[in-house]
Amino acid sequence: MTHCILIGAPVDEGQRRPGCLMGPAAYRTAGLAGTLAALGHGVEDRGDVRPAPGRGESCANPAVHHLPEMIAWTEALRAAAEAALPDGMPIFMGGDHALALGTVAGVAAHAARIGRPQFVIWLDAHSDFHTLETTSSGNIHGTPMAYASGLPGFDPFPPFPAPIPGEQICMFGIRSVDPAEHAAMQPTEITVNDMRVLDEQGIVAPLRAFLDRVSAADGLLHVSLDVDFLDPSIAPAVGTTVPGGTTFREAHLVMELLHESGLVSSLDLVELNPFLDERGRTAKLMVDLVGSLMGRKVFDRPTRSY
Ligand code: Z70
Ligand code: MN
Ligand code: MN
Ligand code: MN
Repeated sequence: MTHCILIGAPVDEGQRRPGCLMGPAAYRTAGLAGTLAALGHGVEDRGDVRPAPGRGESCANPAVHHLPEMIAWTEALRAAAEAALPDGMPIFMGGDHALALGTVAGVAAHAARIGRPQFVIWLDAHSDFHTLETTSSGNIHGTPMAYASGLPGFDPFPPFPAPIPGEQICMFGIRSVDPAEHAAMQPTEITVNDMRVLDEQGIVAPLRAFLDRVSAADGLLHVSLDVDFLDPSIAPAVGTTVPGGTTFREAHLVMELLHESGLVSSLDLVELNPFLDERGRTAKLMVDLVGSLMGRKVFDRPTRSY
């Protein structure tokens, strides 16, 4: 059984549609702690992270907004992640995806400290591979994967502690990539399982191929789950809807395979905007998916050994 550590990260400054700050309250209301406890896990809620005041940092790109606030969030969330990891599995309840600048920095620093490779699976419609220099929206939620990869262009931010090699990153379900992101990803070894790949090959083979690599390297696995990984018809509570997302069944299958691997060491739940939800259905779906990730199943199946 796992000791699950819930950490609220009410980040709303990484995009322009207010509401993600209500995310942690929605996950608590939808029964995340009870769902985990019913599966036999230990649960501890450490409350919401409170960042220090911003210090007025700036950068050359005038589109970028809320930079000082996001630097403060990154520092506070990195510290929260590093403090939680020796005790159990942190589950970060977002908050928009900019929170991952801090959470991934924290897990990467922890992995480096204990001498194991850190892997990341990015479940998202977007690649989030902009730098502060390339983003035209100025929304920092579009940048965390580039920061984690150690790209230049994040000057006012603390240097990423232990940049994650492309071989240890898998993007899954992506279907919206800006030209500058595409160009920046080109020279990397990141595994890109975009929707074309999933339509042709299904979920299972591409996901198992990545999990086999994590297992062979004795890696830690951080899962970053963006609500827009899901099709907007089943998950409407998100600011940037992108059609053609994963179905209910595909998303649960991803979670079940991740559980079966036994490799998951930390989790982000991001981009839920409860202000846009319909009677809590997206929050409840996200909590159900965490249930599958943490071992809920209808019947036991012979499991694959990693
Ligand atoms: C676009 C940008 C994005 C999430 C939208 C979109 C980024 N590439 N990320 N929603 N989660 O503005 O940079
Ligand atoms: Mn604002
Ligand atoms: Mn995202
Ligand atoms: Mn997204």
